[in-house]
Amino acid sequence: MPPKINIGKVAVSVAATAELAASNTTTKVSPQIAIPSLLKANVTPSATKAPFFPRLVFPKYNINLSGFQGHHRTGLQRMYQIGPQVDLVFEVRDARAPLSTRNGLFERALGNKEKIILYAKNDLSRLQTKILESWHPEGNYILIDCRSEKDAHRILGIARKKFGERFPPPPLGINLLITGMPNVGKSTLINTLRSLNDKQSKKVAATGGQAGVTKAVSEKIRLCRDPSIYIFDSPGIFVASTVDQNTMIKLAIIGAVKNNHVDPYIQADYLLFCLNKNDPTGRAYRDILPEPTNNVHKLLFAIAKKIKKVRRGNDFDEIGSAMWWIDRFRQGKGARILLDDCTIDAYEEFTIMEKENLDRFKMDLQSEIKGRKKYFLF
Ligand SMILES: Nc1nc2c(ncn2[C@@H]2O[C@H](COP(=O)(O)OP(=O)(O)OP(=O)(O)O)[C@@H](O)[C@H]2O)c(=O)[nH]1
Ligand SMILES: [Mg+2]
Repeated sequence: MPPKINIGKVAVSVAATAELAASNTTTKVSPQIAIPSLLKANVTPSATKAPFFPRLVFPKYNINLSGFQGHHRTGLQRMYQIGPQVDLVFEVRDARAPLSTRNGLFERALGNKEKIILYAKNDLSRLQTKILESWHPEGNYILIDCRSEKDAHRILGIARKKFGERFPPPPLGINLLITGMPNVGKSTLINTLRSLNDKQSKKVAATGGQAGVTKAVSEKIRLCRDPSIYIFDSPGIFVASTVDQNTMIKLAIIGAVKNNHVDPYIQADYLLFCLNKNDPTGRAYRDILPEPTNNVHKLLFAIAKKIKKVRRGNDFDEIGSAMWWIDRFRQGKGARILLDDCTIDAYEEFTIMEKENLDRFKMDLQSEIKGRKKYFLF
């Protein structure tokens, strides 16, 4: 009997090591892949089909970790100004990257104001409520689809409850603020919330598939007359700098940062890396390739063939294929995905790294807004 090792559902073999090595040769920068010690074991290929083993470590690249811009700083200053008059904050994160789309800068601007965390784009993610329960034992979160009226009703219900807790009832109503990283679905949610009480309502907040559609904190938007509930839209605010390279790549994949920050080839490879980790059967891209692969070049070539973009001599536009592949997931046409490692340990580790990162970022909002026009809500 030839020796064979099983890790979970995956059988490890020499063939898998070969595929892993092959994938390394396609990277543009010298990769630092650590071959797991198990792969070094004395194992032979299975007699039938070569089993597949997904990569466990992504190569290192020289990527700029900063995407913080002037309008992000202005947005934070505005939030700091209106903060005292806001009754409840809804912080939107992307359920496909629930850790990477956290942003500690909101606490800088809004202090410890009561907040509910909305994990949006639930329809595109594999994130499970069970893990959120362990991250937020106090229960201040909801997993939502920003376009869903049912989810918008739940959110409005929380706002109504908040109004009901105030005694005497605030004569001018209550104010909600929606915050979050770029492109997580803030404006889409506001439009859905507004349509609940006014089916004819026009889209009040501009939305779009790329980062930076909303550029400034909005005027007050009325969500409901009885009781009076208002909301402010805000621009997506990027972190001062991401905690590591992979976080920046994830944010590029979900469109929280413009594509020119991270080479689409690297984004495509990271997406493949995550899909294989999520499900090593390759089901998520079986319509492109019949077998799972760690080799992004092979995948991109198969895509070029599928979309009929292969030129003479098997030449093809790698970046075009990469963009096609990323867009497919952005638009929810591929499998549901989870880019972050979602465990309790990962949550705690991320919190520590995020704090270290934030401590290095000096920003005194109090003195930055000194001398500026007061920002009144009423
Ligand atoms: N599938 C899916 N798509 C969504 C959801 N929410 C928003 N989108 C899409 O995501 C894209 C970004 O949505 P926006 O509402 O503009 O995001 P934003 O957070 O306001 O973006 P900025 O203003 O740029 O910070 C749009 O193409 C929306 O249609 C969701 O829950 N599910
Ligand atoms: Mg917006």
